[in-house]
Amino acid sequence: MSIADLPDEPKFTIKAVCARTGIRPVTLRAWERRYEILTPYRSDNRYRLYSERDVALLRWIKSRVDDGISISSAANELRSMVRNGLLPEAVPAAPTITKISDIPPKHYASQLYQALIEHNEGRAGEILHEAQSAFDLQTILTQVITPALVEIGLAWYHGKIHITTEHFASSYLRGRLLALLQAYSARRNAPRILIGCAPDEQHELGSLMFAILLRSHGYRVEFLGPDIPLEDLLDYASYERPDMIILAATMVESAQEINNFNHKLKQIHPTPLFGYGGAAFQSKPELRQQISGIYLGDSLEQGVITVSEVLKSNNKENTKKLKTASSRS
Ligand code: B12
Repeated sequence: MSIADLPDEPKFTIKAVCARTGIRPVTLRAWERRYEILTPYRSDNRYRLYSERDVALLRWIKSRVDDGISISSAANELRSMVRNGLLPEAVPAAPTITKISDIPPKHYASQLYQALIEHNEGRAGEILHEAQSAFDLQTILTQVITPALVEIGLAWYHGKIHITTEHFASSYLRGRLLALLQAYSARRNAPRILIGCAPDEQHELGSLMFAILLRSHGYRVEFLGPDIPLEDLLDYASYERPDMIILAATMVESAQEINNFNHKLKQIHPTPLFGYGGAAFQSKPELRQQISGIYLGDSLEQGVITVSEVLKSNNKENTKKLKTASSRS
């Protein structure tokens, strides 16, 4: 959802805004004073009051600052967007903020499922927006959107809903997830990661969610979508030189297609790391023995941890090699 679509009525106190954004009150006041990013409404008793749009703008600014961009550049970026009549996409709450909802995520998941099977886009948007104000990104992806999709899969499998309804729901969520991916900018000098699906694999939403999470952690992620031809990917990687390539598979047949990819990557120097994951490797764990590369884990959370660890140790190894080479010459 674009920040421009959010209500602009003043209603939150500074305390509520800080709980929703993870920004400290002293920082928020300093940003307002020095960079004039917002002019909150003043109530009769002179208290600052902020709207939902203000909260979303502050979250966006914070996500830019967390990405390593200076507050003055982020404020300039925002000002030029406002001048051009554009506002960025809303990003969810930071994972560190205090819990602000007593309603559990599964409640939103079942409401989302209900709205989607009724083909009610407006309601689905409202539910996602409410969830976005109450939970961090990881919770929204794994405890709201994923269970709704699983429920849709079951309903389709048991013949309770049309294939048309399942297609509507996954297309709608794909659109929302792509908008979220684009809302997170990537650090220029961060490790570069390419993510897509194994050949013939159409289930792209898990890898799309993984791409969003990695971007929210500051990686430079390119999302390549479903059914990637491996020879073409190899060619692309040979001149784009990513630090890591990740392929996901839900269907066992697609998972088997990638068993030799890691060996082929050795033609590229420096060789990108190769990671893989997805439901196929959970339903058939023995596949992991057949595939050379790094199994990233059963969950998106575990995947992010593994990526961070392997990239760090790869970086250390490369620095060591460079030092040895320069001491020899
Ligand atoms: C939407 C959907 C589709 C859409 C996909 C659209 C899209 N743009 O992605 C379409 C219509 C294309 C589709 C097609 C098919 N589908 Co389908 N589909 C689904 C559905 C409903 C949701 C899938 C989804 O996105 N889930 C949400 C993701 C996030 O969940 P997840 O994949 O389990 O991922 C979790 C973990 O695995 C992990 N993870 C996932 N990816 C990654 C990646 C990394 C790197 C890491 C670390 C972790 C990780 O984290 C996630 C969160 O916990 C599922 C139902 C279900 N139970 O999932 C069926 C389902 C997956 N489909 C199924 C089937 C059978 C098919 C078809 C064969 C149907 C047909 N006869 O044509 C085709 C196959 C197409 C192909 N060759 O790929 C079966 C699969 C059974 C199986 N394992 O063999 C399911 C389970 C439905 C069912 N109950 O039977 N499908």
